[in-house]
Amino acid sequence: DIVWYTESMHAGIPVIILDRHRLQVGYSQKPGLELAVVSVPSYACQRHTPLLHHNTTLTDALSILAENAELGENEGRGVAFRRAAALLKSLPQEVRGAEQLRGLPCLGEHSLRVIKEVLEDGVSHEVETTTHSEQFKAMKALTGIFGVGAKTADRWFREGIHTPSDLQRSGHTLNRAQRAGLQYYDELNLPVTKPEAVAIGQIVERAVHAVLPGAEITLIGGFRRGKQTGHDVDFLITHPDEGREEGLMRKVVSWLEAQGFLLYQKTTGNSYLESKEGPARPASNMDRFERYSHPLPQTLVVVGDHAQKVSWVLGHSQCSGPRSWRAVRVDLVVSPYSQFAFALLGWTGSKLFERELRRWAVHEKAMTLSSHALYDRKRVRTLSQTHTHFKYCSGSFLYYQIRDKL
Ligand code: DCT
Ligand code: MG
Repeated sequence: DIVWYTESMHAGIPVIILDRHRLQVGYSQKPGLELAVVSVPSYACQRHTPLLHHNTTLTDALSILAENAELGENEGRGVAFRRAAALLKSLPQEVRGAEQLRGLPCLGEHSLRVIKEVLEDGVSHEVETTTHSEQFKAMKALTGIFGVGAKTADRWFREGIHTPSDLQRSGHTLNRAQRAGLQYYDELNLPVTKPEAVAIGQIVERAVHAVLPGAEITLIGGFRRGKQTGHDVDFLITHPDEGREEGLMRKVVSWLEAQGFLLYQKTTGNSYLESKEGPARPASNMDRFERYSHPLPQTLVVVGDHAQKVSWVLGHSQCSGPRSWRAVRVDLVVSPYSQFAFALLGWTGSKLFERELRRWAVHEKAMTLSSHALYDRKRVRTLSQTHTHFKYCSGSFLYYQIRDKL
């Protein structure tokens, strides 16, 4: 019962098919046959996972359960659902029956049960119960406030606070981030579109070039993966002359602030300068770049005259008329040039892809990958020692070096 797919169905990627006892590569010659057992690698980072895929009903259901687990701070369970969803995204065809999934990795018992239910009944009871649950709805609404995490949201929920309006009425003392989050709640929960991201990129570019000409700005995160919307816009900034990027973030933020762009900004620690010889081995996978996270007001003019855009934004702080801008979350990350390739890889995402890449590096290659460096655990020698060698290489060259190492 092997199915042979046309090469074009997979955008040129051959499908490896488990032919009962052996693996082989196949192309479709008999369209219309049911999906057979397809052998797929078990690490998500080894698979082609397109943004547009064939199993959205199933992945939507699993994503809700993943989100619910994450809101309940059950990370392991969340990852299990995300892995199962990622596996379904990589399949070359719509799944019509659970038997088609036989032998595939990443599908735990719980995920399989949900998938079967959706395939047979059109909906999963657990997913329905979750989406209608007061707790899920409240946790989603409260963590949707910028600056509010699952722990705080849960505490508030237990106090009977279910919505941002409840919170406003409660008289709770909020920190600066939460106050900004509440004030711009609706806008910050409106997906940022690609044209908006491009327009924000132009503002960020002007800010960065005003304080450091020659700096390079790259759109990272979901937009770099081809997504058309996101919950924020992420940028990675570097400069070919290593060291010139030091103190850059403070200057960029001052510039944006002086121009009236910043509604709120938060600095997170910067420790990458701790060693001039290269980054120390990270204690965890958390990265330690300078990172600023803030909602940024953005004009709704998409392209055109920069001066007009700036005056519009500046205008808002001076006049009380209808607004021509909206608040948007923007993450800026600054990296030294020698770490740029690792930062680019680490900040492009998705979160699951990054997790799987790090897991694969550790378990299959005995290496540790972070957004700063790649460490060879077998040879003790670290890639940071080769930084001097790579220092003047271009980012993409370094990236190939990393790929080669993995
Ligand atoms: N990242 C990660 N692990 C995390 C958080 C983030 O590896 N726990 C990386 C991967 C994506 C990148 O940082 C940017 O993060 P987000 O903006 O949260 O993700 P996104 O993919 O850009 O999602 P969205 O499009 O909704 O902004
Ligand atoms: Mg993002």
